[in-house]
Amino acid sequence: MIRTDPPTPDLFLTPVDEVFVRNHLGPHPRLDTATWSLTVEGLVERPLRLDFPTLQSLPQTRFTAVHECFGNPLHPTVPTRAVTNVEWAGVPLAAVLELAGPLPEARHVWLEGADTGDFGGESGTSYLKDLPLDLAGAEVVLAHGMNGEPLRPDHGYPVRAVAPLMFGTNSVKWLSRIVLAADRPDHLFTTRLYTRVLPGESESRPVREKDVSSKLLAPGDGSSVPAGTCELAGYAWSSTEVTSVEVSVDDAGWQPAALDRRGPDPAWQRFRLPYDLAPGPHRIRCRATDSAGRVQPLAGDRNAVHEIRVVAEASTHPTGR
Ligand SMILES: Nc1nc2c(c(=O)[nH]1)N[C@H]1C(S)=C(S)[C@@H](COP(=O)(O)O)O[C@H]1N2
Ligand SMILES: [Mo]
Repeated sequence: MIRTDPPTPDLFLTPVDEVFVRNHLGPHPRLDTATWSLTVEGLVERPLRLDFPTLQSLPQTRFTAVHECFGNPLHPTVPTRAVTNVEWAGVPLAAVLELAGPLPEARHVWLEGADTGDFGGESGTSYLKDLPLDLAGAEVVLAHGMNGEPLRPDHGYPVRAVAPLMFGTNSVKWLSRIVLAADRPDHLFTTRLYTRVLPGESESRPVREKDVSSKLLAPGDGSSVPAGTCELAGYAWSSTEVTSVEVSVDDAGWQPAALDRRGPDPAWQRFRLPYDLAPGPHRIRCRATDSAGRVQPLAGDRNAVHEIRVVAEASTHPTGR
């Protein structure tokens, strides 16, 4: 049977039903907008406890961003390719920081979720992440909406942090506490896991900005398509704009694909290449380069080039398709 529909939706915005769920510490905590509150404490002039209506009264923002899981922090070089593109709605963290008034000695923002549980051999741990204050103030949004609807319980309802240029691990769900501090917190999810040594570097650094990456979504991996002209397409993304995507079919060389520009939002970028597929099985790969000059490696790291297999079937009707 010829199947042309990809198993993964090939849409610009990923439907909420298709967005992956990653919980390290077990089931989601039961929170709601009536009882939720967020404390802001530590090195601030005015410690705060914000409720949901107060958060809603602050300036609102809305933007589209790639939402990507780094992968299992116990196996940091294994590609998992859990990636989506969603529209977030929420309040810039900067607005909340302004209310609290960070003291001059504050350098780091700690973000803690309401979930607790066991992970990586530790029990009763919370989900805690941290970011430099400058970076968090410029980038982080306290989101309450995804794709035009309130966040669903699995995705952090009622409020989560979103760090749009960073891996999903930094986007703390069920956000309940913000601490301003002079130092980074020593914690399972900050200094012990989610750190890595980048190629060409010797010091380990926290997992933050997204890698350059791309994924072929059409045709679907493992599908059959009619032989002849076929559009090979997918999305590419990085913490900066992607400047080129190349596609390779079987052992033919890398060919440049047409690539959409990135707009003002850090959304993913569509690439496409019409290709004449001869009857038979094919291996198709894609490789992105970003404006920082980073290129996806062929193998060996979590963002290694993506590869799909398809079978092009000769038409059984000689008069055409
Ligand atoms: N409180 C809390 N926040 C969390 C996590 C978690 O386990 N607990 N998982 C992180 C990871 S690793 C990812 S990839 C994203 C996943 O967000 P999603 O489940 O909404 O897709 O949430 C991040 N924020
Ligand atoms: Mo993740």
